[in-house]
Amino acid sequence: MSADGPGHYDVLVIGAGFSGLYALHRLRGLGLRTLVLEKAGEVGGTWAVNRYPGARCDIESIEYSYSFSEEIQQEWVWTETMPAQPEIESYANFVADRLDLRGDIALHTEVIAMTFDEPSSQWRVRTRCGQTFVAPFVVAASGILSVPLEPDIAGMDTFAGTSLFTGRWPRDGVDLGGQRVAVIGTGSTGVQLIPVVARDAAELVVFQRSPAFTLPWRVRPFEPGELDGLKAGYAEIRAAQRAHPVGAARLSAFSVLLEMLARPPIKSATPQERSRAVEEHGVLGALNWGDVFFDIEANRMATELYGEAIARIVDDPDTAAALVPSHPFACKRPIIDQGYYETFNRDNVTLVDLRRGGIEAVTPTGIDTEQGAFEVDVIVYATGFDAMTGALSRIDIRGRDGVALRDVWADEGPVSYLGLQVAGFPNLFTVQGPGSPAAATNFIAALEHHVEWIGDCVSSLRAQGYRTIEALPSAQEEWIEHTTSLVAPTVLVHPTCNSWYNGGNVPGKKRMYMGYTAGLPEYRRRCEEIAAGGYTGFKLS
Ligand code: NA7
Repeated sequence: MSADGPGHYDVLVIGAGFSGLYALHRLRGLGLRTLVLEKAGEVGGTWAVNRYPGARCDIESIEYSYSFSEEIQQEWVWTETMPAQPEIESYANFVADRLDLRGDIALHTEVIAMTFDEPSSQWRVRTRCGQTFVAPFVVAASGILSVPLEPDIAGMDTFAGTSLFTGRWPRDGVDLGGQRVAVIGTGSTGVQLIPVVARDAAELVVFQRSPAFTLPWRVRPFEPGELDGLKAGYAEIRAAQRAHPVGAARLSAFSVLLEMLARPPIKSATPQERSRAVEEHGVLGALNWGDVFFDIEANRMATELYGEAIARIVDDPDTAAALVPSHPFACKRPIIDQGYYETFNRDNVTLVDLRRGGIEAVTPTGIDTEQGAFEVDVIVYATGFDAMTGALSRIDIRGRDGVALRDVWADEGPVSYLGLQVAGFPNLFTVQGPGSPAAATNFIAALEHHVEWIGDCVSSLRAQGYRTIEALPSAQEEWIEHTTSLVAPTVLVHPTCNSWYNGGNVPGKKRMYMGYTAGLPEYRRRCEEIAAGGYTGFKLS
């Protein structure tokens, strides 16, 4: 295995987001000649392009950050408890500079095809500009939420006003002052964006197909000295994170859900106890019951209470009723917000509940629905992502016998062994691929583990003289059986749930829950056991 010759490397990494940056640092440190291929003109991945107003992480900054470098975690200064997009993007750039990574990152270099050449056991990787790179190993650090899902609504291209997509928001921002703005989509992105746009725009019309379950949250700047105090105890913070199922031990959108699991069931609560939960704790109180994750009837009861909690915030009864979800709570990713429901009390905000009549077309002047026409100057599409498999499905990846990865995922669903490899695609590692804990954890904690496991694996193969590693179909099958059995008794797979977790948000995508829900410590334990056993479930040759 030689990295000699122009365009030849030991490892090619696809993507310079948080996974790709750490992969480059780690692999270089192991003495591997590594190049990162990044289609964008900057580092930071999804955090560099999702720059819509209100974009923010829902995990605390002190935890949503790399733990591998004591220098970086001590030097970087977070200003708020939960970081906003500009600060996360700056952090990615700080890390790229601090570790001197830029020299080994090719920007504006989009991978469009890659083929595994069986005789030489090398991947040949082609880019949109016509370059070819060759390496025995490829690490796909291409992101789990990196391919925006832009809807196919009739007439979208006829709109004479401004069309904006949250996943590729203009770098210089947009002045929405005095404008009539439509927002389509009320997932995490819409819920973050809507209160901010409502403050700036003359009018805001929210087009809601599925109402969100969202919990109010207070994000605040750090008090003077507070961050230094936290940094002084970083060893304990990281240890607590490592032991925590979601890789974030402090309060986060995920930890609130986990705490609910330990709560008493709604089904045995008295009517007085249920009312008191809403009176005292609002929307959180409505949902805070242990049985809502497993029992659809309990979930419906909690949703009814949730409606009562919304009606306490939102003045107009019709609007309050229209904000009550019809899908089960917890089947989609948890959302936290800052003043979401209160926004619907503003005079300049209108909610259009598309369950009462859908969008028919975008016209030159606005949006036609079955409920009437709405004239606007700007349309914002906050319509989500082709998650987990989207980025790699858009590359023509050919493994053994010329089989295409996108065909495997289209036919069999998003299969994978450990979320690290797909059978038939030797030496191609996926950072937080489908079947990994990514979707339901602190992504940075999860990616650090994957990058380290992959680095150790490549080093170990080279040391032992192996040229290839590939997941065995039987191991992959067992892994998928295991991951799906974990969620089978939960609302995560309920047929009424169309979520990016299960592919239900993408027309035609094969539905399968794409995460691993036994928690990061258990997942790490399994991965370590597999490595220690000589890479059980993989074939080495
Ligand atoms: P989500 O959570 O997938 O939300 C997308 C929203 O867009 C959701 O409300 C969709 O309704 C709506 N949508 C999508 N297509 C349409 C059309 N054609 N018409 C009307 N409404 C539509 O994506 P987000 O970007 O908000 O969040 C993704 C993740 O990013 C989040 O979980 C965090 O991890 C960060 P639907 O629910 O499909 O009925």
